[in-house]
Amino acid sequence: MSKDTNADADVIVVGAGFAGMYAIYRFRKAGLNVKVLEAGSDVGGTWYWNRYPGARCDVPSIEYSFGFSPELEQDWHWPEVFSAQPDILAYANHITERFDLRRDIQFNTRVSAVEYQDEQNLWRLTTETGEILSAKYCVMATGCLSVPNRPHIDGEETFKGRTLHTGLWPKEQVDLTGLRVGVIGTGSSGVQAIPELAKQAGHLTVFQRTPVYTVPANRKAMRSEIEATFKENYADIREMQQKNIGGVSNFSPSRINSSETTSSDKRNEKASEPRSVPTIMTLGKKAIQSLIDERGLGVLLGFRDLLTDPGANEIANELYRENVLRQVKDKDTAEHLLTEEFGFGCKRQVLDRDYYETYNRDNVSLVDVRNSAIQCITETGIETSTGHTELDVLVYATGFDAMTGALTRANITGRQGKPLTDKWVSGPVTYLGLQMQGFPNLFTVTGPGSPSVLCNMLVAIEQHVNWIADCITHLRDKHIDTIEPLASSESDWIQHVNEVSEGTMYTAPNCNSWYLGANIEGKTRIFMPYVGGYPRYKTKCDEEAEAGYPGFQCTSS
Ligand code: NA7
Repeated sequence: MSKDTNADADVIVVGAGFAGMYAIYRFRKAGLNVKVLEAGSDVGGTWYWNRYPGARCDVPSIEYSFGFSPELEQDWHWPEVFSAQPDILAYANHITERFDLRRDIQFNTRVSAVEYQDEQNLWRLTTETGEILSAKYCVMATGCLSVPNRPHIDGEETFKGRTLHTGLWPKEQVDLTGLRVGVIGTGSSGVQAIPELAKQAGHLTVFQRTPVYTVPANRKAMRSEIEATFKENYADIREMQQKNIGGVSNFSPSRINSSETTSSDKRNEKASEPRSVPTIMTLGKKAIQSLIDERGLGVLLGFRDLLTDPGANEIANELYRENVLRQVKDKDTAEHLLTEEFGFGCKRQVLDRDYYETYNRDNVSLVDVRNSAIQCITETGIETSTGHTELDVLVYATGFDAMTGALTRANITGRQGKPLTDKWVSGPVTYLGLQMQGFPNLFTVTGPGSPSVLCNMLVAIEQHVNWIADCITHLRDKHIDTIEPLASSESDWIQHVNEVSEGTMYTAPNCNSWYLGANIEGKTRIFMPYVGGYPRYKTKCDEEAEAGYPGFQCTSS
C-alpha cells in the first residue's frame, strides 16, 4: 500500500526481467513502495522465455552484469566468457534471492490495460484475470524483445505435429531425437538454435528467407586468473562502460600496465587512450585474409570503417563470401547462404557456434524461400513452390515485435483516455525513450528513442532505473503531482534520433531489420533505438535532472 494515497503501491512496475528486478532494489532504496506484475512464473524476462537450445548472450558476461553491488560482482562466478541462457537465468535467480526481491513480485499476472485516471492522478492496471491495481507512478519494464513474432502462414492450424517458438521455448526438456524438424528463420535465434537442433534431430530442414552475416563466437571458458584480473579491475570496467558508445568497456587484462602507476592514473590513461586501430582500407584485402586465417571471420568486426565506409564494407563482404564458400562443402547450399542485397551492419550482428559447419552434416538441408516460397503449412509439413517437406516439429525462429510491441499491446491510455497506439500511429514518439507527453508519471525502461538494444542492456537498464528513481524522489521532495515531457522536447528529440541514424548502415534503403520495425507487416518503418551513443545520451539525461527537468512539464495542486 502506498504511504501517500489509497493506491496499492507508490510504483507499479510491469515486468520482472532485469529491469523490473533492479527497479525493486532501487525504488526500495529511494523509500518507495513497489509492486511488480510479471506474466511469467519467475524472474528473468528475455532469459526466462528464450530457453531454446543454443541461446546465449552476445555481450561478455563480466560486462553483461549489474554494477550496483560490488559484493555481487565479486561473489558471482561466470563459467564462460559469453554466457549461455541457463547461466544468465541462474544469475537472475541469485540476485532475486540475495536482495529478497520475490516478495514484491506477483507472478503469472499478465497486464491487459494500463489506464491513467485523470481525476485521481493514478495509474490503474487491469490484469487478464480482472484484478485491478493502482499506483501514482507506473514503470513499463516490459523489455525490447519480449513479444514473439509468429507470422501467419496459411494452413498453420492444420499441422498435426508439434509447433514451437524460440522465444517461448518450453521449460521442460524437448526431445527431438530422431524427429524431422523444420526451422523457419535465420536471425540470431535461428543461427544459435540450428547447430544444436541438428545434433538432436533425425533430419533438420532450415527455411531461410534472408541469409545472415554471422561470425564465430568466443567460446572460451572463464579462466580463473582472467576472472580474478577482471574482478580486481571492476571499478575501472564500470567507469569505462560509462564512456563507451555501446556501454561495453572492452577491458582487456593485457592492457594492465606496471604497478608503478596509480589506479586513478590507469583509469585516466585507459579512458583517453587513442585507439590506433588499422582500417580495412589501410590494411587491404590480402592482409585481412591473413588475419581471418589466423583468428577467424570475427576479425572483420574489429574494423571501424566497416560500418562507415561503403568501400570498406564491400571488401568485408567479399572476404566474408569467399570464406563461407570455402567452409560449406555443397556449393549450391553455400551460394544460398549468402546475400548480395545488403551489407554487414544493417542487422544486428549475429555470433554463432558452428553455424556454417552444420550445413555439412548429412541430416541438414536448406530451403531458400526466396526462390522456393512457402505456400502453406499442411497437416504433415510445409509446402513450398518447389515441393513438400514432411515434418514432425516446426520451430518458428521468427523474432519479435521489437521495442514497441510490448507497449502497444498493453492497452495504455493517457490523459482523457487517449490510447498510446494513436500517439504512435506513425512510429514511437518519446522524450529520451523515458516518457511520453500525455502520459503523466508513466515511465518506460529502455524505451524507443534510447540507446537500449544498441547498448549493453544491463548498463542501459541501470541508468534508466536510476534516472526514474531520482526523478520520482525529486517529485516527492518538491511536492509535484505530475511529470511528462513538453511536446517540443519530444519532437526535438525524435528529430535528433532520426538525424543521427541517417547515413548509417542501419538505415540503408535495402536494409530491413527489426531495428526499423521492418520485420512486422504493417509496422511503420522508423529507426527506433538511439544510435548517438550511450555517453552522449546519458549526459543529456543527467543534464535534464541536474537542471530540474526543464524539458518536462510538472504540475502541482
Ligand atoms: P530476427 O533477427 O528478427 O530473425 C527472424 C528470422 O525469421 C529472420 O531470418 C526472418 O527473415 C525470418 N522470418 C520472419 N518471418 C518470416 C516468414 N514469414 N517466412 C520466413 N522467414 C521469416 O529474430 P531473432 O529472434 O533471430 O533475433 C532477434 C534478436 O534477439 C537478435 O537480434 C538478438 O538481439 C537477440 P527476414 O530477415 O525477415 O527475411
